[in-house]
Amino acid sequence: MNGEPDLFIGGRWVHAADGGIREIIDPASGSVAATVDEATPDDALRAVAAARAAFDDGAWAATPAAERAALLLRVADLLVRDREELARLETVDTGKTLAESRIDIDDVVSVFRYYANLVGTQADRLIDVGDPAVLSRVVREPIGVCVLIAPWNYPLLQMSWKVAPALAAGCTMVAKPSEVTPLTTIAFTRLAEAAGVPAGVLNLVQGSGSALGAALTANPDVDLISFTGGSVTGQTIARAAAENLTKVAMELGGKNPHIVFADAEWASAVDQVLTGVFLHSGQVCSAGTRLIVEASIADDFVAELADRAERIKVGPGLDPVSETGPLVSAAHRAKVEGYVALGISEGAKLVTGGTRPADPALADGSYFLPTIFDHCDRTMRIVREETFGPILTVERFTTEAEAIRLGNDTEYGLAAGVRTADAARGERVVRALRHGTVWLNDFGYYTAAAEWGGFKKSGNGRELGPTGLAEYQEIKHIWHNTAPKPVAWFKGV
Ligand code: TXE
Repeated sequence: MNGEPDLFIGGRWVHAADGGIREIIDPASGSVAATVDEATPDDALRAVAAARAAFDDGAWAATPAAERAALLLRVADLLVRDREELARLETVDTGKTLAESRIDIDDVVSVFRYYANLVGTQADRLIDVGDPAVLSRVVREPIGVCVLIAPWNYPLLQMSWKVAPALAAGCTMVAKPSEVTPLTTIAFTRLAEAAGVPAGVLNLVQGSGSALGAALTANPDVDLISFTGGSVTGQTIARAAAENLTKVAMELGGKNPHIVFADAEWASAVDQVLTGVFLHSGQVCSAGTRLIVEASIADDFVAELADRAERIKVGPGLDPVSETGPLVSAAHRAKVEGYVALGISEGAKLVTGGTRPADPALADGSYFLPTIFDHCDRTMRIVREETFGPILTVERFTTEAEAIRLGNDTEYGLAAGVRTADAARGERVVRALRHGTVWLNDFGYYTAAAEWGGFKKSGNGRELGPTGLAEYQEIKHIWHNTAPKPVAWFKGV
C-alpha cells in the first residue's frame, strides 16, 4: 500500500511482476485514498502454485486442530488490537459509516473465534459394521487449495467467512478481495502473518477479476472456489470451474421481500423496513428491497416510511453525524441511477429520493438519496433485479396466500422478513418462503453460528455455522480390518 508491497505469495510480500499499481478511490470525496499493487495473471498463478506446494507439503493439514485453533485466536486478538485502524480503512474504502465498519470488524473477530472453537470439537464418526475386527470411521480432511473471491460491500467481513473456516479446516488458500476495496484484506494479511500463519498457507493477490479470473478459477491446481459477488460473475466462474470440475461455493445476492401484515407492531416495522433497505445505502446482499405490505395499511405505512427516509442523514462515513455513506463508486451510482430512470419509465410512482443530495459539500462523492417507489408490481425490472442501491419498491397484498406468492416470486432466495402479531401465521409464512434466512419480526441479524446462503439463484453451499466449515472439508471413510483373512469369493477351481 502506498509503495509497500501488497501481494503476499509463498510467505513473502512482493510487488506486481510488471510493477502495476491501482488507485483506490475514497467514494466520500472522489479522491485517491491509496495506491496498491495490481497483480498480473502470472502473479495469480504463482500464488496458486505457492498454495498448492504448501498444501502438498502436508504440514499445515497435519497440524493438530488445537494448534490451528490457537492461530485463529491469535488472529482474532490482533484484529481486536487494530480494530480502530481497520474500521477506518474499511470506511475510507467502502464509504460506509465508521459505526458500521466497527460492527464489521467485531463480526470478523467473532467469526475467527467461532471457527477456532468449532474445529476443536469435531470428532470422527465410528461405525459398527458388525465385525469387531473392523474399525470403520468417517473422518474430515481439508479439501485442499482454495481460491477465495470477495466483493466490495463487506470486504473484510465476507473474506473472513471464507478465510477463517479454510484455515480451521487445514486448507491453503489464495485470497482475492475486490479490486475496489482491497485495503482491509491487505492489512488483515499482515496480521495473519504476525499471528504465525505458515508460508504459503495464506496468499493474497489483488486486481481486476476479469484479468486474474482464469488464472484463479480455471486452474487445475485449485480444489475449491468460494465466491461472493454478482450473478453474472458467478456464472462466469462456474463455467471456468466446470473445465476441471472444481467445487464451487457461491453467494450471489438477492432481491429480498419484507412482508408486513396489518397487525404487525407498527414502530418496529417502520423502523426495520427503513434500516433493512437503506443501511449501507442498500449495498447489502440481504437488503429488504421489496416491501410487500397489506393493502389496508399501505398508504399510511409508506407515508411514514417516506417521512423517515427524508430525514436520513447522508454524508461521509468518517463524519459521526452521517447515518449512511456514499455508494461504493461513481460507476456503481450510475448503475443505481439507471434503475431509478427505469422505474419511472416502467410506471412506478416515485415517492421520495431518486436524486443525488443537493448539498454542494457532497458533490464530489458518489452519494445518492434514499429512494422509494410505490405501486410497483412484478412486471417491473426494478422489482425483479438486484439494484444494489438505496431503492425500496412497494407492492401490496390482501391475503396471506398472496403475500407468500409474491415473496417467492423471485429468481433469488437469499433472505426475507415477515412481520405479524399472529405467531401461528408468522410460522406458516416463514416455512412457506423459499429463502435461506427468514426473519420473523426482526430483520438483518445473523450470527457466526448459523448458516448463511441462498436458495435458487442466490447461490449454492452455505457460509458460517458448521456447514460453513464442512464446505472446506472432504469426507473420508476409513475401513481398517485389524484381522484380515481371505474372502474366498473366487474359489480358484
Ligand atoms: O461484482 P463482481 P461487481 C452484485 C450487485 C452489483 C453486481 C455487480 O448487484 O451491482 O453484483 O457488482 C471478482 N473471475 N453484488 O461487478 O464482478 C471481482 O474482482 C474471478 C452482490 O462489483 O461479482 C470481485 O473480487 N473473479 C454481492 C468479485 O468477483 C472475478 C456483492 C465480485 O465482483 C471475475 C457485490 C472473474 N471473471 C456485488 N470477475 C453480494 N452477493 O453481496 C469479477 N471477479
